[in-house]
Amino acid sequence: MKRRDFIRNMSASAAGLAVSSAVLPNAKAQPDAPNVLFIFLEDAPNWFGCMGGHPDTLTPNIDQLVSRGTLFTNAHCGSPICNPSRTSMLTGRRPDSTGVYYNEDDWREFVSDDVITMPRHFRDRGYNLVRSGKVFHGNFDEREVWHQFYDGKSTHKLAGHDPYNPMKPWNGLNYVMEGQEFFNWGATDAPEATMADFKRVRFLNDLLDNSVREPFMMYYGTTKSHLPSIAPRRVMERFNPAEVTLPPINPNDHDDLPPPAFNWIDPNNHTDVVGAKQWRKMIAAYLATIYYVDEMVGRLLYAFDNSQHADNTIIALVADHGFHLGEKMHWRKATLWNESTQVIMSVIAPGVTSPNTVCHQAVSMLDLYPTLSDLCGLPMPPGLEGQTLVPQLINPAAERPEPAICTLEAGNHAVVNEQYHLINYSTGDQELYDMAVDPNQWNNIAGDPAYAAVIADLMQWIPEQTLGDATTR
Ligand SMILES: [Ca+2]
Ligand SMILES: [Ca+2]
Repeated sequence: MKRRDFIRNMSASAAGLAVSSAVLPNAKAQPDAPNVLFIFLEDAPNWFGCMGGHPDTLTPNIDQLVSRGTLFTNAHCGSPICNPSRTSMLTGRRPDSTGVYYNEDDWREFVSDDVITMPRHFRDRGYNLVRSGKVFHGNFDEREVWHQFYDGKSTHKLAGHDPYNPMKPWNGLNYVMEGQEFFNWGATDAPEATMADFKRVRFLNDLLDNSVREPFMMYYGTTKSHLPSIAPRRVMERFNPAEVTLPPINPNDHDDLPPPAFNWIDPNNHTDVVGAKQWRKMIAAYLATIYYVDEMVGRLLYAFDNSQHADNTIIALVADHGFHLGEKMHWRKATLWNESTQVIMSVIAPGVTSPNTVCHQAVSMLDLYPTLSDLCGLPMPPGLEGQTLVPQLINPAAERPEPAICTLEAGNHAVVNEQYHLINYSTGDQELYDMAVDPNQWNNIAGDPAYAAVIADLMQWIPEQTLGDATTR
């Protein structure tokens, strides 16, 4: 059986057939099992050419990659914060099931022993697990699951280029806010070989060039476009602050927000950035770091396309959450608005997906675990709260019945379907946006009786069980 046919046959399970569970843990993988290349972007707004998210963005490599298969234009993270988002995707469970809501929560102490992560699930079925860069958050790596791993830390600080030095902010702000040393941007002249993403890709390319054992599940976890927004000078100079497009804002936008929405808005950041005439510089710097990530993905794809694995490897690309750069007068993440919840997400599966396919339905990052298991013919572990997207990969119009759910701390959820974006806070306060006419989410229509049925429909999906108390830590 050809590998492409194998993948196609495996995908039949998602079309309604039962999934085999006959494979025992630690069994050898099927000899023709497809590989998985997982590109995991860090802190990325939807500023990709394929997403139409910013008019000045330059992402030719990611656009080309996405064009090989299916792009999900309405995908959302499980939580708009690094650790809870990564934990939810990697365990296949929502934050209200893991109890992991914060970056300092060690998921290994929160979830029960019967929770099998996606990497472990693939390893237990004979896959060769490789990571380069960040998959789990911080120090909470499942270290024993990797056959090979490489952290690929940045060493440009050692070369005298320290963007973290609070005494000398690169961005020209006359101070750095306490605890916000990351909130910085500028060009670096450090050798590129000292930069984390360059090193991480080099590690993977060496493996691809030298017969990495198949089947593999290989992760490239980027460090950019996370703050600080530094990029090589040649990259930064491609984006002229004087010419970049600023995101649209509405000065009265906050007037219709319920009180809990303000729990997550830093009132100083937007005022400070704009007041210091840094907004354009920051937009340019962020576009530059996205472009730099795109270059690194291009380097990885060049090695991949010239390897022996190109025809039997499934590629998944996703960001861990979105990012605000002034939209809604907010900076960074940790809101339930679209800038924080929406992520680029794409799956390319030889024999299953078709080039240039776009799916507009609301889907979740939690769907990747069951989707990749399905595509690779693995049994579906119990307890996964996402859904396989193989039906949508075959036919992008196939209905995904549930909306996407994103959770920010205990009891606060966004529930998103094809048209509407509902935010329901633990206090019972709500926001509702009609994305068809209000993509900037300026007009909160939750109080309009005309939308009571829309809200009631979305409220059915609010998780009943919420671990943890509904207070801010
Ligand atoms: Ca992140
Ligand atoms: Ca508003």
